[in-house]
Amino acid sequence: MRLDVVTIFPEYLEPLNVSLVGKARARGVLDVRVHDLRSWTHDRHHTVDDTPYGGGPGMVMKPEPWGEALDEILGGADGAAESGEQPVIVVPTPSGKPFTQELAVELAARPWLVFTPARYEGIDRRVIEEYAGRVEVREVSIGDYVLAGGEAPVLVMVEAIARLLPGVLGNAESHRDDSFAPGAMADLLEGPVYTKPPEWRGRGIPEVLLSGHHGKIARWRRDEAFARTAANRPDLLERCDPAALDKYDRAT
Ligand code: 6GU
Repeated sequence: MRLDVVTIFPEYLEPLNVSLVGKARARGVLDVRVHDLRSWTHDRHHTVDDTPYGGGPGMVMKPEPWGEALDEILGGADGAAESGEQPVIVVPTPSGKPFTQELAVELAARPWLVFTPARYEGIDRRVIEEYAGRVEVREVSIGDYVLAGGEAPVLVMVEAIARLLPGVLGNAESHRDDSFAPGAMADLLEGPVYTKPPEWRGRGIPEVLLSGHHGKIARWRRDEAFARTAANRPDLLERCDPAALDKYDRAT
């Protein structure tokens, strides 16, 4: 998978060299290219922002550098590029649609993502309109709070997407029971986990986990997941399919 990121803070994307994403890059699963938006400016001060039309606080990112950057990265007006693959432009913005596990799965199936994290009050709207007419453009928010820029959201989204790519996680089953993964535990958060030693500061391990009884362990894990979901995310239970619950869940 190819990932391009256009930003005025390339150093903010350094964490993409670390851990799971860094290893995926080193192994050639991910081709990550971070670009400095200012390299597509032509004035002495490398200006990327200006005051908003209509007044108001803050600054807006100018369309010209974004246009030149995206034209060059997409490699032509139709967006069919060197690879022949169709890119998706992902625009991080607090006004976007929610970034969910479902969207992560969808984007992980695409060969090429181009992220456009903005600073200030965002990018001149005409840039989004221009590219939406050429390629798929998704405006995406990572949650109901406001960040100073889209770079941290790009790190969040790339990590969520990269771990879904074949060969990135050590154990192919590791994301099967994830919170928010589709399947038997869909709509339930993950319950608690334990490892050695069997006693730590006077605290033991739930006895069922030492029983070797796989059926009882699965039952316990589901009950814990259900209880944690009811406590932390009652909204998930309210909107889940009743058929996804079992009789023990209902009794809780
Ligand atoms: Cl994608 N960008 C910014 N600046 N703030 C956010 C966000 C994105 N998602 C939630 N808050």
